[in-house]
Amino acid sequence: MVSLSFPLSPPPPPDESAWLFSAFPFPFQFGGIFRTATMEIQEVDLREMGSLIQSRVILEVSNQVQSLLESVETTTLEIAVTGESGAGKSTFINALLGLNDGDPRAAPTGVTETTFSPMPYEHPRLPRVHIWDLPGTGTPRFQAETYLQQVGFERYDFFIIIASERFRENHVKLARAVAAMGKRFYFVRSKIDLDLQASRQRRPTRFEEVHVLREIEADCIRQLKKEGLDSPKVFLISSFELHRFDFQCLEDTLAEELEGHKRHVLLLSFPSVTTEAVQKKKASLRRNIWKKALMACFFSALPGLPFHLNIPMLLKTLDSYRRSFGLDDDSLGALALTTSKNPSQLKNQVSSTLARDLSENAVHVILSQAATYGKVAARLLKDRVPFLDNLVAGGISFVAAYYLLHTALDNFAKDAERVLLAAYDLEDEFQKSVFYPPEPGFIFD
Ligand SMILES: Nc1nc2c(ncn2[C@@H]2O[C@H](COP(=O)(O)OP(=O)(O)OP(=O)(O)O)[C@@H](O)[C@H]2O)c(=O)[nH]1
Ligand SMILES: [Mg+2]
Repeated sequence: MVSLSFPLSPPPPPDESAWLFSAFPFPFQFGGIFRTATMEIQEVDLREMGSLIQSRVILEVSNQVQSLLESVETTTLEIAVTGESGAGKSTFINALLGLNDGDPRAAPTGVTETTFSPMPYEHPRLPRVHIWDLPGTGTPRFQAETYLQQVGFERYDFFIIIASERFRENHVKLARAVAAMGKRFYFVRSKIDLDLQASRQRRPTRFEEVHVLREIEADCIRQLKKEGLDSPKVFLISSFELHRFDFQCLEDTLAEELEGHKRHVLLLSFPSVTTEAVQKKKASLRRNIWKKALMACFFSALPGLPFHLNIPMLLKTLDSYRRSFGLDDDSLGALALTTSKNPSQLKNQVSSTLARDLSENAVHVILSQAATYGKVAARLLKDRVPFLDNLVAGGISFVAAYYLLHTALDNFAKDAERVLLAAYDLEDEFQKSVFYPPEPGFIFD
């Protein structure tokens, strides 16, 4: 890692303009937090850039970086959600998409059967991600192979099979047929909040949540084994409380079992309901920062154009980061509705400048700060990425853009964690999860 560290100056005077453009070294104020003026370009980024850029002409490199970015942006993810009627498929889909029932983009839910043919629901931010609501599997004459042909099994990346009570023969038949067709399946036991509520009512004095959860899981596994599955894994979920139980574990498992670009898209598309998910999303977005920063330079460094960064492109990237972390007004509003919070209460948790006011002006302020010491970083950078030697001004722009995106991502992630804590009242208890494997011998009441 190339790291340029500058000494910290004393805290700035109250008037920002008095220090903001002062000579280096200076402290940065970004998102209301003073940071050391440290520029870090990660070793992994330098290696990737170096190998791509060595001795290529600018347009060739720019095309290649562009196509690397596009290959992420054009990656599709098709998720099938299936199970018996009323199991909670549509509710789960809406929770995954961060949509409330009243939203016209949401899947209809209710106590009467509502899903009769495969229905794709487009992700509100990622048009190439669809979650498919499949018809129920509950009829006695259910034929798994015919069903899979009817719902067009080839198009899906994986299947989520949901049950709200017992797993039955049909679920297992379906899982087997899915596997035989070369696809993965995951069992989700839904409506866990209802089970806990019922158990608490039955045994108010002896109720212990973790034991009840273990027993539900053990019971599901028993049922699946009885139907002949070897080592089934079941994720316990409440669509009304995704931040609890096994949702994070489900996301981790899905991500682990998907290949590169699809993994990235899955991490971006799932709602970040735990701090762990926020960090994973950040890490996934971070991997493309150098490409985005270079593209912003290339556009401005093309012949005939002055050397300056492509601000609209940077704004677009920042906006996509902000939305990815659910910090835009729409996402905060939807989360407030789901968690019965006042939208302003959640909005108040967002403190970084760019998340609150994503304007060209705010971007320029941060770029000017970075450009002041960008000269030093650019000199270091060109040893490793010689191409930037021909483009000193571009090199400085690159460092500035890299710094901007990097710092914004960090601050957006911190904002997202604060929003989470406030939305789910997680100060005391954070992410309760089921212990696995279950302890034998406990009687679920
Ligand atoms: N408490 C609770 N209720 C849920 C949960 N998931 C779904 N429900 C309720 O269960 C009922 C059925 O949910 P749906 O999502 O419509 O079920 P579905 O599987 O899509 O049903 P069909 O479309 O008919 O096949 C609705 O009243 C939901 O509100 C959950 O996690 N917790
Ligand atoms: Mg439905």
